[in-house]
Amino acid sequence: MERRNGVILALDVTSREEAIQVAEAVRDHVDAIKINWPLILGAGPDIITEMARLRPVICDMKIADIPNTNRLIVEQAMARGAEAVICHGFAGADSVRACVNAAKGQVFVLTEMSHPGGKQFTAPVAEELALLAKDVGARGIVAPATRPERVAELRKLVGGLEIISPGVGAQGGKASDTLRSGATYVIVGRAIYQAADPREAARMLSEEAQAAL
Ligand code: OMP
Repeated sequence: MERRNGVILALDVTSREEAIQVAEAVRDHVDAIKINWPLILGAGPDIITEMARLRPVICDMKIADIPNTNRLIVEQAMARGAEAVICHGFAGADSVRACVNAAKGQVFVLTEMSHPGGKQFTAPVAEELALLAKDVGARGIVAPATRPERVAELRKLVGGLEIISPGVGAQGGKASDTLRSGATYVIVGRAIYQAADPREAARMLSEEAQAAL
């Protein structure tokens, strides 16, 4: 995917029809579509292929299993047209490496999560998770837009890796602060797909993001 807007759509709707409607409306203003379990379970895994025809797809299944199972999950996602996947780092280097091998490097590793509970277990080990992502050759990390100061700290550790940051809008984060702190893209869900006019919401976020980049 190419950074033109700086925004990734988190398409957490559960029906195929709504997913297509929102994705078609906003596709010009987002660089990728992130698909998570709500849509995969609601619409079936072929939605990955359908969405990949509109924009590059990041499959966010937060993979966190033993290496062999991780490999099988990633192979299924990539075969359906995903460009990249998101995995947890806490399952260990071998588990993350299995994802990286199966996705040919196209993996984002979660570090500190964006919600309040993210401070409980993920924040204390976020630096280690970020370094793990770098060591195993991942494409990037996921870091919290709700705490831009943490994005800045993690940026120092990961150098040129991409940082994708959820938590803008509904969770309280601001796109421009997050990008100025070192994120490569912001991930935005409800503030786009629940807006009265999703296309206009995506356009405004893209404008804000481009001004900050
Ligand atoms: P909104 O809060 O609706 O913008 O959605 C945020 C999206 O980012 C959802 O799909 C979450 O599952 C995802 N996310 C987080 O919110 N926090 C994290 O720490 C990590 C993710 C993620 O991996 O994408």
